[in-house]
Amino acid sequence: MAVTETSIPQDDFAASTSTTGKVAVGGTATGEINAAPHPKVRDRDWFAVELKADKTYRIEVRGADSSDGTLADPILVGVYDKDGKYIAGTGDDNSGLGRNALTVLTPNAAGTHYVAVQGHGTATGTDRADRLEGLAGRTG
Ligand SMILES: [Ca+2]
Ligand SMILES: [Ca+2]
Repeated sequence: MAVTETSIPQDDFAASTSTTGKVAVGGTATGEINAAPHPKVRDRDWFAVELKADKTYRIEVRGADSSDGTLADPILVGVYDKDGKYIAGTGDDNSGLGRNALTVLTPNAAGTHYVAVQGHGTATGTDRADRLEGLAGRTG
């Protein structure tokens, strides 16, 4: 057998709580789903966002269908809490415009949350950008 180290070349954001990606509520952030060396090593980018408890947030991951980047089919892998724990039911594929992903979340606790983004299928090596928008929270 053989074991070699592999990683996603020139990845812009990590898929962990140490990511440097962030987005403000009401703002947007742009990332790139980078080409991966193997289909089992798919790029996944996390964006930190500060959320309040008991507000409801709409989180969209946009791509080519809304002219917000070149990523054809964005996936919102899910929202993770401050400890990097997946919040059940937050993943989405196509609830937004076209193949854009959209989820609605009312956090149980205030603080940093992480939105995880990836593309559908295997990375091809072409430039594929994703865009993420956290709209202003509203009561209820
Ligand atoms: Ca990336
Ligand atoms: Ca999608």
